[in-house]
Parts: sequence; C-alpha cells; structure tokens
Amino acid sequence: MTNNPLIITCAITGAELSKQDTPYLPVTPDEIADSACDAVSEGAHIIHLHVRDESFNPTQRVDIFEDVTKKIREKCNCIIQYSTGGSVGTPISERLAPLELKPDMATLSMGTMNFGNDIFENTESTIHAIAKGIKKNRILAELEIFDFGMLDTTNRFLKREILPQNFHINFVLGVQGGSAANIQNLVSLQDRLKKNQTWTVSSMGKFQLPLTVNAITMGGHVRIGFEDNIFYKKGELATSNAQFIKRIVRISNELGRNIATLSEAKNILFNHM
Ligand code: KMH
Ligand code: ZN
Repeated sequence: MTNNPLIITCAITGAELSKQDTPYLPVTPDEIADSACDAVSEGAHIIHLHVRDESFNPTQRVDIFEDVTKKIREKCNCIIQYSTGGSVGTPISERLAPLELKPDMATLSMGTMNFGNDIFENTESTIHAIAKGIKKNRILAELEIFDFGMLDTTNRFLKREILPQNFHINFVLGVQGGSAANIQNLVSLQDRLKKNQTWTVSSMGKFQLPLTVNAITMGGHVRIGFEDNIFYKKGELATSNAQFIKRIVRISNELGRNIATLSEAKNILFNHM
C-alpha cells in the first residue's frame, strides 16, 4: 500500500440533478455551504463547486459563487475548486466568469464529448481560453479527462505550453459518451501519466464506490458526492454528501491508506506552483 496520504474531493451538487432526483440535493447557497462543511468535517479536502440560481437552475453567476464561497470560508477550512464546465450549453464567457474570484482550484475539461443526449462542448479554443483564465488568476487546474483522447489532447497542449506547468488530473469515468467506469480503463489511463503526476477518479452512479476503492489501492485520490452518484447503495438514496465521505474514510483506513491532513493535501497538490 502506498504511503501517499489520500485526498478526498467532494462534488457537492453538480449541474445535472434536481430535488426531483433526490430531496437531499443541496441547492441553495446555505444548503451547499452546509453540505460542503459537513463533508469537510468527515474528512473531505477539496470542495468541487457548482452553484444554482434562485430557481435552483445551474448558473455560473459570479455573485452566487462569491456568496457560497464566503459561507464556506466562514464555516470551514478546505480547498475550493470551481467548475468551469458549468452545465452543457453554458456559454464560454459565463463559464470563465467565476475565475475572477481566484478560487484555489478550477476545472478544465480537455475535450468535446457526447454527454448523455447532449454535447459538452470544449473546443480547442475553449480549452485555450479556460487555461488562460486559470493561469492569469494563478489557480491550480484540475484537468477533467473523460476519455483516452483527452489525455492525448493534454499532451499536445502541454507541448504548445498552453496548459499550466502544474495540475491535478481527474479521470471522470462512466459518463455516457466518455470512457466506461471500469478497472481496465482506470489502470490504462493512470499508466499513461508521468510518475509524479497526482490524479483522482470520479465515477458515475454504482461505479463510484468500486472505482474509488481501486484508486485508493493504486495510490490515486478520490472524488465522491452527489454530482456523480445519489445512491448510498442499491435502491437507497444517500442522505448527505458527508455520508459518502464517512464511508470512504472508513474504507481507506481499513485498507491501511492514511487520510491526508489539509496541509498535507495542499503540499501534495500545490508544491510545484
Ligand atoms: N456539468 C458537466 C457538463 C466540471 O465541473 O468542470 C461538466 C462538469 C465538469 O461538471
Ligand atoms: Zn462538476
């Protein structure tokens, strides 16, 4: 077992679900901040943040990101990561807007893909624009890798010096249109990374638990939470994000992999910046 302590990301709300899918989904600024800090108190380090407007629709509005960030900062200590993906169809200008608030981290999706029946558009110029915004605001990027081709795009963009020098990688597996959430894909993807590259895995629905457990044994990090999965087990809705965190902390400890302290997590992620 690796002696690299585990970093846990909690994806609180996402952009695709509503209270109709699960009544436990946090959607107001207070609900999102409370859910984030409950997850942090169970062991989460990074909060992957999407926000909702007054009608609970996904939005990239700067004032709402600012409000939720303030509420989280008042209640707990963690690394805050903004989504620049937004929801499918969000214009690039809106996706970029919250970067002006200089969060600790922000996502950068590395290619266009089918996303269920929609198209999640990340043309080369979109990737370029988001990378520029991330570099300008000195934010740590997390590259969202939904399929194998996106790693090739990453390498091509690295050669052109478009991406920041230091970044975290998130393998997002099991989205309809991306690579499937299975262990073969996870092993092959991580095998292509440079030796010291930090990586995490997010996987959808029922694949969340098995793939995160595998990532723990492989020395990777994990992302869990309602954005990717609303069921605690088959047929049983999770009642909070914290419930997922509590379980993964327990499993990781059982497997002999320590949970990082917040300062260890920051050292691991930011030490090259
Ligand atoms: N909501 C998805 C279309 C990200 O946060 O950067 C994109 C997404 C990725 O969630
Ligand atoms: Zn997201």
